[in-house]
Amino acid sequence: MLSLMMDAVLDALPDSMLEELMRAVDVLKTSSRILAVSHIDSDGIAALAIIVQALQRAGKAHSWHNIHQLNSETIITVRELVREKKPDVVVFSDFGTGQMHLIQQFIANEDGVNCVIVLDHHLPDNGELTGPRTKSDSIIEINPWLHNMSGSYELSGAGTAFLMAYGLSRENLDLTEMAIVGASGDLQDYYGKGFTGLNKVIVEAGEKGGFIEVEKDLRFFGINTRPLPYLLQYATDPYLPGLTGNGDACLAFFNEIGIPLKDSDDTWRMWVDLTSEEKSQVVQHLIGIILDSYEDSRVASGIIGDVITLAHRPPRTVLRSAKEFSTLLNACGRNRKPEIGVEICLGNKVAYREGMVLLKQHRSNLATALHRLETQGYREMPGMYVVDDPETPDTIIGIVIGMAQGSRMVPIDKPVIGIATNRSVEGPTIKISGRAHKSIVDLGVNLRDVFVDVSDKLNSGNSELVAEAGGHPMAAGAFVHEDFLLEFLERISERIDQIFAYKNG
Ligand SMILES: [Mn+2]
Repeated sequence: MLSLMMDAVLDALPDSMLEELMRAVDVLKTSSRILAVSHIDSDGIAALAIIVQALQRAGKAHSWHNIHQLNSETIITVRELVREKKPDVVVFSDFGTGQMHLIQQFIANEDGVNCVIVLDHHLPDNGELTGPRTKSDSIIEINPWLHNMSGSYELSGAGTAFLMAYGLSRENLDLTEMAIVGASGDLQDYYGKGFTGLNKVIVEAGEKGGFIEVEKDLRFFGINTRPLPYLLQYATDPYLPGLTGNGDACLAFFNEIGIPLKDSDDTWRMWVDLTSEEKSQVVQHLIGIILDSYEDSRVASGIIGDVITLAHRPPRTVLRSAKEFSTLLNACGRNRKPEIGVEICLGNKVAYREGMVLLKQHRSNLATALHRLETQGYREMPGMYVVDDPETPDTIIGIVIGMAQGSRMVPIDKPVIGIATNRSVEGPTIKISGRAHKSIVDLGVNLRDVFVDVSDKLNSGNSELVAEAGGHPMAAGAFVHEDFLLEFLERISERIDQIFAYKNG
């Protein structure tokens, strides 16, 4: 304990947090069978991989499982797993804080379960979380918010899991890689301005151990892996007007500047192969293009920032970059194959190949959906813009309209609503996604409330459930029965228009 405390990572923790962490570590050390349950996004996948690897190294019997969301239905699934696997310790990662009552009710009291460890970085839905919370002795909760730290920027779910792994053994220093992959996936680096708080402590520990390198560079996806024209053709963050989705224009772009696309041995050059002079030439031109179409100059300056390389990973693969690695994990989760993502983190080569197929599909879906939107446009209803593209899969409609708004391809003075009739699951429901710029939310348009109220009205007017909604003021979603789609749209349009009329009148 004393030697552990003289350590750059653990030393950075507030005493209150270190105390909880060491309690969790002690529980794991004396446990004989562990069940680990985690979220399906890249942070949740990375967190789970960290826990599984730490348990493997500690020689602990364990099993693991990803779930989409922890709620009153899925907690029953977890309870079934507990009854089947008979763990004495259950670990939840990247969720649990907002579901503490369910964990208390359905898991902590199960026969044979001595302790539940929750490693989370989210605030509960009601946002109320102040100071360490009193719970039963059989639940240990580790969450940066409980110790006056931001779970949005200072520590992710994977970071929280890393702290526990590192507390178990300092041999787990290499898992800084996965901690930062998770934090990147959760966009905790604040749009390339770099990591802060405990994330920064973890990055520095990884750098010291030789696992992580940080450099100022182009923050695009694919700097290690994409031939130059494809780097721009598939760029979606930000969307590059005239280039994204347009292969010929991207070739012409490099030809005009005079950057050779291939090496002397006729192999495609990647971004990392360019000289620093070539890089700055390209960056200047890109900034020009972005400034022409974005009103916010931060979009242009944001293309350069801290880029994190995982130095022990194979060059020219997505595993080499924290950002690309996290996108790969996200692609697995979005395609309902989070376990492939965990296997990739654990070094499974077959899983890696399978994940790469999912990733390529995901990237090209995004770029082509944005290109369709740029060429075909959107329509308007009172109070809102509507993107209605029968080809865009419902798994990415939210990202597509978010990017469309971010790039101002769709104006930001009203919310944008995306309708995805291209369903990933058979059935009569259609996914609706909404995005509202912060300035609109400040005016009083809370998309979540609008979606939820309209769904409630539709449901109470019918004897069956026809719409289910949730989300945040800026980003909300709903699943609506296809027979009620038009009515749902008309009602949200009417509601938003009323709010605008009220504010302007
Ligand atoms: Mn997370």
